[in-house]
Amino acid sequence: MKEFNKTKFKYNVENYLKILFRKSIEEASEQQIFQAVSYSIKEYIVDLWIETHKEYESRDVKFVYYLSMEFLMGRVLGNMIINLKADETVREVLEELGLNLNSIEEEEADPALGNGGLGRLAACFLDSLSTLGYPAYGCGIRYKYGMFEQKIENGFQIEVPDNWLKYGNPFEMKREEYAQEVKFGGYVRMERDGEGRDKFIQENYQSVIAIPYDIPIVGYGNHIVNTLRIWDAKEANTFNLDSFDKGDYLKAVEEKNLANTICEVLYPNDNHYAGKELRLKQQYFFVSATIQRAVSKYMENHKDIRKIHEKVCFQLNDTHPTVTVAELMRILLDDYNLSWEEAWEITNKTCAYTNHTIMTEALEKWPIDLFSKLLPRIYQIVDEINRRFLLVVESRYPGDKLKIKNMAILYGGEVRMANLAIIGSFSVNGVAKIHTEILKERELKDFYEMYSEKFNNKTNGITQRRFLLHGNPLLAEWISKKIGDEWITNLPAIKKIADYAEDMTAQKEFMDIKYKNKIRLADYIYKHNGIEVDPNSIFDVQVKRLHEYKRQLLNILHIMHLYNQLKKYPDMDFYPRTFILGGKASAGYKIAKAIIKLINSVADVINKDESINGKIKVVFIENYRVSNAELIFPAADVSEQISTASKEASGTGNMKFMLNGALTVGTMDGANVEIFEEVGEENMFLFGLSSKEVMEYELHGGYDPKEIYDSDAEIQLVLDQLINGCYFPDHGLFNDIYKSLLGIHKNEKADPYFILKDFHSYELAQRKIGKAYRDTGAWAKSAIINVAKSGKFSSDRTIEEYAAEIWKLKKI
Ligand code: 26W
Repeated sequence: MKEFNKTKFKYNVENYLKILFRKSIEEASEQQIFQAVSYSIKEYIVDLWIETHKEYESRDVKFVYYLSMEFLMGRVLGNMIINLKADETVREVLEELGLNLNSIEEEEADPALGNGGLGRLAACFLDSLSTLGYPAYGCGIRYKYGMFEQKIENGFQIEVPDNWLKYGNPFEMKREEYAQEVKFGGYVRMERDGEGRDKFIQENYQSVIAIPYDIPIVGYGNHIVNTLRIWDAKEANTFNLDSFDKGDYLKAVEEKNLANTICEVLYPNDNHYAGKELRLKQQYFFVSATIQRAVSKYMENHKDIRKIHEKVCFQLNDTHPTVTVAELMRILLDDYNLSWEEAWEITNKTCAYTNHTIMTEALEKWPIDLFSKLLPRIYQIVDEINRRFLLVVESRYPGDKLKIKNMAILYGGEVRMANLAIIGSFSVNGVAKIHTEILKERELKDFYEMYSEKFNNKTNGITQRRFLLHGNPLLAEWISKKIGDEWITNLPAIKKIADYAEDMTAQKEFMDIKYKNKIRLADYIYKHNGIEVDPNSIFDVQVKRLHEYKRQLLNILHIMHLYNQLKKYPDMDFYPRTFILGGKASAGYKIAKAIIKLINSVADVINKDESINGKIKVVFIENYRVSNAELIFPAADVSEQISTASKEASGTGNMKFMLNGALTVGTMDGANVEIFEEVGEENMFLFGLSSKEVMEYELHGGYDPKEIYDSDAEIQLVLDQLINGCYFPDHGLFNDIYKSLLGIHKNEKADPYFILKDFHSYELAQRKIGKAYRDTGAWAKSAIINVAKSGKFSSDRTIEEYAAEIWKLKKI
């Protein structure tokens, strides 16, 4: 196999600088050097990429197509070099040229084609698929603007467009030859063909051309390169001068507009459905292009379309790509003339669906009006799927209106995408044990009763290559020195580090590394926030999207309470803490934005108050994203995973903290439950209502937070401080937060996320943390045990399960 050649690489860097920019090393800017280094790496990768695909073809392998509206990749260069095992060589060469890899990596835009958990999971999966040698395509959208950049001004979030393609993307490759036409609108005409079959012909539609851009995904140390294929839109060339009559002219302009808008921007909503027509266009656009190309590719080497499920599996990342079910039906029916029954059987054997949330406001339900106008042929097919499905329901549950209400795809004037995904797929999975149980017992109970064989769990995971090997080089090296580097491709092997948990020298080494990582983060904070934080204090971190169910509000209310306590009892026993929070709020999510402002206002007051001797510091990290996440996880002592039980499907940040030796304070929610199973009570701080308790309260309309407010002076004080100008002179600003807790809002439940209900239990857990940290040896032991028990949470394990149980893939 081709080895990474030092001399050639060195030559290439200088050569690319010359070809691309007409510059020498001395003359080039940092960005130009980044480009030249990236092209040099790409040049090496392309050969491996070609080899991999030759191999796939000669073995006629089965592929999984992972369809996702989001891929939150983060920076590519550093990770690629690590996966090529070329880290040392590259560093050497660059040093010889007077360059430094770390600062070159900083030049790369941070590709953020995703919101949060779901998009980052897709990126981890791609890393694992390549590393394990499974044939796969990630398929998505090449948004011109990714997740917005968050600026904090006066404590308020401001959204700035993320122009990640400004300098071009050196890793992508445009593949014009695989362009696909995607059709929107118009109407469907029916005609009989020569053999008396009904043919459905879409007419007067608008066309967009989908152009694929391929990005190589390099496996770790195995020379396997898979592909992330993201589609861009181009106008169909209907500006045809011959037919320049009025109708065509307008159509041409419309098509041009459509092509220009489809891939413009990622919707920055996380767990919230907004029903925007453009989003449905995005969905059909990338799905149609992906499915058309996958079918053509399959037919290039196979004769019988009826066996496509033997070589292809479409994994739907949440309901966003669910039109896949109907699009595949359309192709099988209209292009390959299969009967409905045949087409349905094949579709059902080819599609699989992952559910990532039980938040009802995240459910995608398109108005039938909008859906049928935009996708007339697809709508006909959905209508027929629905009709046939309801016949089955009716025969199984005669006269049962409730079943129809719960399970119909078309209901109340809406197309319910989750129902279409479940009915059209052979597999339905949740993303953590408790999440899958809740789906089976509650959210999707009726479907589970009908199709229990479809349901399965695949607990999420994360890639240790990015989140330990790349993000935390000091700890990675320490672990490898002690137990070898098998953990890089087999995370369960990391359990051997537990042998050192009680070894005092090892504990000290571990805490030293943590300390250095805290200094690295403290420098970042000083540079970006101008706040000095003490690396000897406990770094207590909550970074994730801002959402009420994730309860950043519980965190900040507790900080306000602690501050009150410190002011009242200056001599109380208290270990210094640095509370670090970060995360973006959706642009239109008012309360979430008010919570960001609250965090920043509280930070301002507390950080300036000299009377508490710096015992508490509060930092809001601006623009939390993959690149700074890689600095944050390694520096954390405490991982805040405090969602209302039953609401967080899995969480994956919880795993990244654990892997880097932070201790979790958390509820029994999502994958926290499984982390708890691994580390046990001694190594985690649990608190709060259980999911059963939460769901029980919800059944009875919630609980009464007023009782707590009235009877608890400390909570009362904190809540009153929200609206008495204590933290910000504008009294009205935090009114909405206050009202959301006490239920003064009309028609809204009081404290639907049980913040006051869980407050004391949380406070108690926090007190235990302060105490536990004083015993450095015991703390280090717990932290090392957390690292040692993180083996289950590798995305390699998750992918092995998907491959064996759902995709039936073979490794090459
Ligand atoms: C339609 C708007 C919308 C946008 C994004 C609805 C739902 C989403 C995602 C499904 C939200 C999401 O990222 N869910 C997260 O998925 C992670 C990966 O499985 C889980 O770890 C998180 O618990 C879950 O919130």
